[in-house]
Amino acid sequence: MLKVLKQFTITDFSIEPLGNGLINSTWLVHSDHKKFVLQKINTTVFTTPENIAFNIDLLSTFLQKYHPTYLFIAPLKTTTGKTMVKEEDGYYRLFNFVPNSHTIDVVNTPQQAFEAAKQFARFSKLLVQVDVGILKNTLSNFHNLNLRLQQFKAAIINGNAKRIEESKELIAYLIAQKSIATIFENRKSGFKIRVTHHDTKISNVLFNAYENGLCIIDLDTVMPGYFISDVGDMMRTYLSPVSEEESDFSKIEIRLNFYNAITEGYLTEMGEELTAKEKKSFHFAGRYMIYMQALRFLTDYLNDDVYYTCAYPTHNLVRAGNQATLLQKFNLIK
Ligand code: GN1
Ligand code: MG
Repeated sequence: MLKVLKQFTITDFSIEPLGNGLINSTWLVHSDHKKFVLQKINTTVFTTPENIAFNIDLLSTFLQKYHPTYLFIAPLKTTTGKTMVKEEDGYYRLFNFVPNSHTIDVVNTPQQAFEAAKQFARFSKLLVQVDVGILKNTLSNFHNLNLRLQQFKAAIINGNAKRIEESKELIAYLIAQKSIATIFENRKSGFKIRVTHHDTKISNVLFNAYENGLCIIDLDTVMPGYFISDVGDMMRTYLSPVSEEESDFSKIEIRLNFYNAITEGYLTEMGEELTAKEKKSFHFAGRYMIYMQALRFLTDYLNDDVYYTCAYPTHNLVRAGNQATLLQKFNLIK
């Protein structure tokens, strides 16, 4: 880290871990009354980090030109003008810490859900003029549900036999929900491809002291995609008073006023951009993303936790059960 920070002319600093991302590693750096965020990209997951840098540079240039007041958190440049530093153990980036900002881990008020939805929608809206075809895929097939289903089916056959046996009921439930993938195939011709964030959980929004949304962060999966990825992941992560980490599933609930807040916040910015078919697919967006996350967690459990960071042996199983319960409850509201 010393070597990395030196390239940004930071030599005197203290450092502490930051956030709870499951993929990249993040630190808060204090130096001379200024704070920075240092991040190491997980290159097992993001195998082409230069694609991330390409997209962010392109969008940053576009926003500076057409929307100069928009708060876009682009990585800082090294003394030689690079936004990414390659070291033996991976790629690093440094960001300014946004003053007077904070993140939250659970959505406590409909206002927070509204603000977050508005922030993500605003981002897509300001970028509608960008030719999405020029952007790179930073993670190919990231939200491809058919592929996630195939990977799940492979894990049920080739995965850890003991874990497969232990997850029997959950596997059966998720297989029984597979028509969600077919519904998507039937609807997708009515969905437009736009600049999409793809990770709209609440901890990726910066708030000010008055709980107003300031900006969005974690831009590694910004790439062409469908609005259902962003709206769906908000449904997945803002509706329940407990997160995907909760092991007491009786605490999982769908808060309808939060559902309305997401819809209203998103439409405030994207209302004129969405097609009629897209506007009818808000509920479907939630089903799509909750289902996909349940599949991804259980697939990883069956494959012996090769992807998500785990703190205890059944962590991915608990997360998958949590998301399956959320899906069950979410299916009931329409
Ligand atoms: C991962 O690392 P983090 O927390 O930003 C994952 C998301 C999942 C999320 C579940 C690149 O995001 O897709 O929804 O965990 N990101 C990647 O918490 O796989
Ligand atoms: Mg992320």
